[in-house]
Amino acid sequence: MSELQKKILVFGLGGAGCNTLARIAPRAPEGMEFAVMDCDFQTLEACNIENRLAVGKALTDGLSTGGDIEVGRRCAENSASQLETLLSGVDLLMVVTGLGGGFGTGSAPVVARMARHLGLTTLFFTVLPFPFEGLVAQGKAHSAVRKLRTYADAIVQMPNALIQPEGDVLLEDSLERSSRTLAAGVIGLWRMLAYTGVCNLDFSSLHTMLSYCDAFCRFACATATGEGRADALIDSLRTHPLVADSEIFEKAPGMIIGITGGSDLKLSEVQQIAEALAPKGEECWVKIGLATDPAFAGRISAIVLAAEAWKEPLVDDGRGGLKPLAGDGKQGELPGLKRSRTFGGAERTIWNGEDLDVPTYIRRKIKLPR
Ligand SMILES: Nc1nc2c(ncn2[C@@H]2O[C@H](COP(=O)(O)OP(=O)(O)OP(=O)(O)O)[C@@H](O)[C@H]2O)c(=O)[nH]1
Ligand SMILES: [Mg+2]
Repeated sequence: MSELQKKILVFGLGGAGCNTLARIAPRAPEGMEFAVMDCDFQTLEACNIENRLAVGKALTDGLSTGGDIEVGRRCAENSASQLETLLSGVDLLMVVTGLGGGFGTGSAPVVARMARHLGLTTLFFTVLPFPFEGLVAQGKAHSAVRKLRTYADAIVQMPNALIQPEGDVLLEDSLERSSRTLAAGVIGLWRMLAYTGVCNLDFSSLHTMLSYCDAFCRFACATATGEGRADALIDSLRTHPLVADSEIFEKAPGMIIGITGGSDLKLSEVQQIAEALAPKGEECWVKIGLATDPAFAGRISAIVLAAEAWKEPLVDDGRGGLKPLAGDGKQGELPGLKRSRTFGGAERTIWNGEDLDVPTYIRRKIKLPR
């Protein structure tokens, strides 16, 4: 199923990152790669991820930072060479972390800076504190988001309060629910990139959106079964708490819609979902990824990742991609986006004589049903 030519790493930072990845890993498709980092060795030991970076021994003696962002930052900075080794060769880094404590909040900007230095594409899924955690935790989280913005390509903000089940739920169920939302995001995107099938998402498209978006992305996910499942899925996505206050379905400048179903997935359902969710404006750039997986028999699942704004105006590059429209009206590179390694619009990705920027179904001459 997988012909992943680019390396994707899902990286959990701090308690929330470790806990979430520990919950995601058992339901992850084969081939997904994970790593976690913390200065709290007990948290790391309790986490079922093999690739663990235990950092900051000299600073915290294996304990947590006790909510100290500066200590979190120094732990990560002191382990720069370990981090660099971990990140070398990675093309897309998906970071999962909770903001509002010490380690994840302090180390996330360090990871983002190093990833930028190494030329990786980065997407940060950040869990924001519950209101009951207080203003200090909220303030720490917001200042970390501001710092992250400087170096991360894209940031999805997930306030803990918005990703909870309704009603008087048990704490364990509530954390399970938020992990499921995060899992849907990272696994859903990974699946779009890794699975070959009708129309998988190419790296170049994801890279384009993440690197041109003005840091913030909105994310929603849903699954539906039974009769009228496409309608139900559309409804769940449009009313998803992480996007309900936005206008992404009307006017997001960039959107990736990833749809996964079993062999019973109908073309009409795909069309219906794509038409209902994709913003209609001519200036909106939309990519649809499709994947089929026998494990999804009877179900359709979809993720939406939308850029809230571009860094600056973009134009069609004539190859289905985007390129910046420079201020003088000439097309050129977007300043600050030059990387040591790119797989965006500028360079084609050639592998074994094949141009991987061309969707698989075209390269393989797979006929789509009409
Ligand atoms: N959804 C979810 N959120 C969590 C979980 N654990 C922590 N959080 C959230 O993440 C924020 C940061 O907490 P932690 O990740 O435990 O903090 P840390 O980064 O380990 O920092 P220190 O322990 O202070 O060094 C908290 O304010 C919570 O809102 C979890 O398992 N699931
Ligand atoms: Mg901790």
